[in-house]
Amino acid sequence: MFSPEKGEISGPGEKPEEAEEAMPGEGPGEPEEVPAGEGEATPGGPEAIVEDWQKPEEPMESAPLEETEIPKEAIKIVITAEGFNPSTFEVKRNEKIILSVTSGDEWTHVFKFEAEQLSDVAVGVGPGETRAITFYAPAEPGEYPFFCDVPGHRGRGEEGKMIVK
Ligand SMILES: [Cu+2]
Repeated sequence: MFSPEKGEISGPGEKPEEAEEAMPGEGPGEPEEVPAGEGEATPGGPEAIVEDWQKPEEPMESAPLEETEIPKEAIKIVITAEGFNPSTFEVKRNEKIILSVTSGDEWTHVFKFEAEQLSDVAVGVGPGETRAITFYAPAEPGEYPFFCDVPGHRGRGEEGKMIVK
């Protein structure tokens, strides 16, 4: 909740307890800034904070998200060594799409489209991680293949396609 300012250790009685994490060599050690979702509700205020990853004009992946942070309307894809689940999804042309990508196993996976026009729509997730991205579906109906861009992963079946109607 409320963390004291760093840089001043005054109490000899307190000792930091989170000295080591279970897994050494784990990646990101620094806490992501967590937007304060709570607090006093400002009635009538513009409460909808649009994060960068929610802007479809310039697709960019989000920071790791908790399940509760993923919008209900998101298309959710889980990637494991078995492949994508689901491996196919359907959207309407020009539709705004929120895609959440989860690594369902202990591997890093990278969601990516083949189409040049969708090259900005890429999401890399560490083991067990979920990130999301927002983008506009192409105007042109058709099939848009996607795959996992980690070397060797596509070859073992990590691929699928988005169908634009
Ligand atoms: Cu993969």
